[in-house]
Amino acid sequence: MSEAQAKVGIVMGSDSDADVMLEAARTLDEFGVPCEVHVLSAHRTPQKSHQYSITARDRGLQVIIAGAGGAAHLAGVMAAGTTLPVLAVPLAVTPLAGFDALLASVQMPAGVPVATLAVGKAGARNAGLLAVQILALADPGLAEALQQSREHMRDSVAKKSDGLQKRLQALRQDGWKS
Ligand code: RP5
Repeated sequence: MSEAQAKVGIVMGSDSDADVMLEAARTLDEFGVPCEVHVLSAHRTPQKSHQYSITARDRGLQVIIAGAGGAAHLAGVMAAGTTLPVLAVPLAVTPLAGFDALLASVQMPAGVPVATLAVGKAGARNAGLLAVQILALADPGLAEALQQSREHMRDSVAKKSDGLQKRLQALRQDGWKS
């Protein structure tokens, strides 16, 4: 069976970023959005990174998600080569705990936008969701799936709140002994 044409490209600066960045792929899979995943580096493979971004639209990609740590320039390099939306995920991999990657990703010069998500796994999850939201602008089925996902999330938070009420009640009945 041939793989579906990728609509989202997920790139990361190193295979050491994969544990976090595969969260974006997991999210896209959840919504049935075909994606591809590559290791590309703004600094270690600059030509290959540039080539990837300038050919992205013609290859059928609609959104690029770029994760990198440290001096995280990968999303900027992607955005320099394409007018597709580029979503950055800063990663906490250096002694600066992601603050370096956050600033490098978010402080783009006017004219070359990059949308920067949260540092780490929450950012990778949200990059996947935001990519789905972008694609859902022209896909009512995806929009409906997003709505259902939000409702599921609300139900699960409500269940957690109920659980907390029961725990509080039990602790009070027990005089806070356990
Ligand atoms: C960044 O340097 C990568 O995105 C990665 O987060 C970090 C460290 O890479 P490795 O030395 O683990 O390959 O460019």
